[in-house]
Amino acid sequence: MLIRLKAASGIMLTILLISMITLAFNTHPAEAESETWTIEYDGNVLPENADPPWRLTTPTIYQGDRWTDGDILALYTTDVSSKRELQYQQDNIVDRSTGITIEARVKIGYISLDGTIPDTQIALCDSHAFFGLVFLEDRVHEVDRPDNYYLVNTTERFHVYRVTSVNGTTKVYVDGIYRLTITGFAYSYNYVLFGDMRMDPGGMNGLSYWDYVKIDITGAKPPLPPTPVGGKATPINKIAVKPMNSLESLAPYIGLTILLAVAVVTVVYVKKRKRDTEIIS
Ligand SMILES: [Ca+2]
Repeated sequence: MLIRLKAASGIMLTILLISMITLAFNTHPAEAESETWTIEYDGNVLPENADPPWRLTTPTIYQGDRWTDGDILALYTTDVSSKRELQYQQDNIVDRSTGITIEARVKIGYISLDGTIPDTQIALCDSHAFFGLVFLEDRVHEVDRPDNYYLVNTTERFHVYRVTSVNGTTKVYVDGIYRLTITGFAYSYNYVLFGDMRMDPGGMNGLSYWDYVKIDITGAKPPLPPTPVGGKATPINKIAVKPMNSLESLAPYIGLTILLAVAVVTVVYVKKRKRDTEIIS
């Protein structure tokens, strides 16, 4: 009887000990996540010389000035009286149902309001619709829908602009925070582009700096918080970090406490039974 009790309590304690160790280490540490991109343009060379190369949309017309400085691409259009373009694209990479993610780190030098049609942009079309994001100095807005905008000072520093699109739902994140949904309009082409859209005389001119443009063709993916902003410590508008559910965070400790209590009770019970058994025998 005594031996059976001892063996039983030994097994019980072993199980409890294993459970406690398992729980103690099961604290859901933050996973080291990183993103993978299908296309990464980093501004080291002109986009047409990058790997893979970006296609100039209309190479036959005046291209404006463009250069790289370190790993930053500068696009500069100066003349609103002439037709010009500094627009780069990747063709036939958008699968509407799979979704796509485009991220660019951009700083606007200036956007002249001499012209009437804003044209520095990031855009995609998925064979059904065109979704474009236009840069002004004090805001970004949807192409052709200036009333659908988000106020952001685009000239004071670089910001990270991310556009995700799947099945016609296109969202814009600025510095890691959702800011805008782009409605889009019917369009049958398929490409991703950035730069200065081709305009007949009358379009705005401007200067823009592009640190990088990245594309992930495997899905519409929201940013991983927090998205790094710039190379220096700059105040970030409140980054939305999912607060950890307090019960969820306490769960391992509650579990441990219960297990410890059960273990103590078991030991006391076993010792008592052992004493009783000894007295009886
Ligand atoms: Ca760069």
